[in-house]
Formats: sequence, C-alpha cells, structure tokens
Amino acid sequence: MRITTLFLQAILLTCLTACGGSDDSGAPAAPEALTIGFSQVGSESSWRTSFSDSVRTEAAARGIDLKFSDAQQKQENQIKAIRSFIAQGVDGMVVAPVVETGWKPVLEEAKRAGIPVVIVDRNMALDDDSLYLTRIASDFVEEGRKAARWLMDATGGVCDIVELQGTVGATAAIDRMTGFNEVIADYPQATIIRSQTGDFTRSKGKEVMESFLKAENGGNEICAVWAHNDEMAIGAVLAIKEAGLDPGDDILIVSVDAVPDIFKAMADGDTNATVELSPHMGGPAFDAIINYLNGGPAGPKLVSINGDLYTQETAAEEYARRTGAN
Ligand code: GYE
Repeated sequence: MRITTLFLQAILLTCLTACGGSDDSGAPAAPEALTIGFSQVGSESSWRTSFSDSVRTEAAARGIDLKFSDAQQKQENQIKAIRSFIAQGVDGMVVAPVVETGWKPVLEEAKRAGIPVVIVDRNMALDDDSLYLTRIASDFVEEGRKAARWLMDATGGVCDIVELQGTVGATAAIDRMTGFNEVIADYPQATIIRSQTGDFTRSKGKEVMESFLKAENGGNEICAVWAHNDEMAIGAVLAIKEAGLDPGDDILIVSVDAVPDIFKAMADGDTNATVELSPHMGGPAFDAIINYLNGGPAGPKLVSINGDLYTQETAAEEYARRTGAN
C-alpha cells in the first residue's frame, strides 16, 4: 500500500504542472478513482445522519469511491473498520471517533501502511500529531459557553439546571460541559442540580429526563434543561409533557446542533435555544487528503467551523428555510 501511495504521489507530482492541481472552485482536484474509507460514529442523532449524508453527497460530487462504515457508537467497530480500510488499501481515511482515547495503535498501523487519516468532529487524544493530517471540527467549548450565556441572560442568572450529557468520553460531551460550567461559575445562583448521560439519543434523553422529574418532585423546581444535543432535548420535551408541565415555558430548554426538528420544536414553543453545528465537514476533509496525495504543503492541524445561537424568534422562518416547508 505504501508503494501504491508513493507511486500515486509520484504520478500526481508529475501531473501537478501539466494537469493543474485544482478545479475551478479552487478545491484541489481529486486523483482519478480515489477510494476513501469513512468510519462514522453511528446514527444516534439526526445531526449525525445529516453529517453522513453530507459526506456521501460530497464524495459523489467529487467522484470519490467512499467506503462507509457505521460503528453503532462502538469504538471496537471503528477499530475493525479502520483495519479493514487498511487491508483494502484505501487511499485515505476519514474518521469521526466516538470517544477520545484508545486510537494510537490503530493509527500507527495506518501510518505504517502509508494511509493518511483526517479526524472529523470529536477528537482523539494523541501525543503524536504525525498520526493524522488534520482535524475538522467545531469548538465544542465555545458551544457550551454560548448555550450558558443565553440561559444566564434569559434567567437573570438564577436557575436550577438539569443537564443531559452526551456520550461519556466523547469530546463533544466533555468540552460542551466545560464551556457551559465556565460561564455559569460567574453566577452563584445558577446550579446544575442533576447531570447524567443520555448518550446523545432521543430515547435515552427522554428516559433520563423522566428520572430527573421524578427525583425533583415532578419537576416544578427545575428551571432549565441543558442538553448536549438537540436529540436529547426533544426527548426531554416528551418527558416534560408527559409529566404535565409545559416545556419551553415551565422549564426552559437549551441545546446544540440546530437540526430541523429543533427549529420546529422552537417554533412550537417547546424548546428555547440551540447552537448551530454545521454537518458539512466532508469537503474540507477530502480537500486535506487530496492535497496530501498531490504532494501539497501540510495544512493546519485544526480546521475550525463555528455556528450561531438561534432562538424561538426566528425558528419558524429558519425551519422553512432549512426544510423548504412553508
Ligand atoms: O452534537 C450529536 C451527535 O459529536 C458534535 O454527536 C457531535 C455530536 C452532536 O450525536 O448530535
């Protein structure tokens, strides 16, 4: 495989002057018949599904043969997929890791095979940055801060908060929590009274919210839900309604992702705010791999994408814009 990649690089380097290294849009041109493996976390949320769709669409538009593998939220499945990509001799890999730790050995295998790896979305804890080309991700700490700033503003900093955490050990959960807690630390009357993982899914979000409501005497004292993603926020809406309370009013709800369903929920008055996370990370990931294969200069180790916070005010309009619904 190493030989194949070096051979490919040699051809491409020769080709660079003769054939040009980029298309009209400025994106690097893909070598012919490029095969790229994509190890995806799973399909735990509609944000994740949009992300998978976006990567597939981007691959198709560039004529890339994409080997897609859904790990169903299990790291062992991702490690198996990466090994299988290596065995198949792919030209590059895009990996969206479920948790941060435990990646070094398998990435070393990819490196030995000469296969470039791009990390997308959540991070990997690696002490050797030669194991990957770059990471395309949003600043999850900042997302947490944005959610907290909105809530502190909406409540005057007086609020008993319950937290629905994302997957344990996942960067998106660790960092969103860090950013949120950093902001509320300045508000002595804002407290997280309960916090538990809902694994980024709607069903677990609902289940955990039900247990919070029970533990808090039906929920009358709960001021707000801070959900690490929209999917769990929607689960919380269902639980709060079943408990006879009015979500978005009796209990405020703030989350992250900005999926179409949450704009619908906000337009209906059921949730209050969301921070947008773009699912379109496939393009820059492919750019990095193609640039590397073309022998281009090494780019930055982190490509950051960031989104705004949305509230009920523009929710109906945003929902229509994003779904084409009227
Ligand atoms: O917020 C959530 C998904 O890792 C940032 O994973 C991502 C998160 C996203 O399941 O909906």
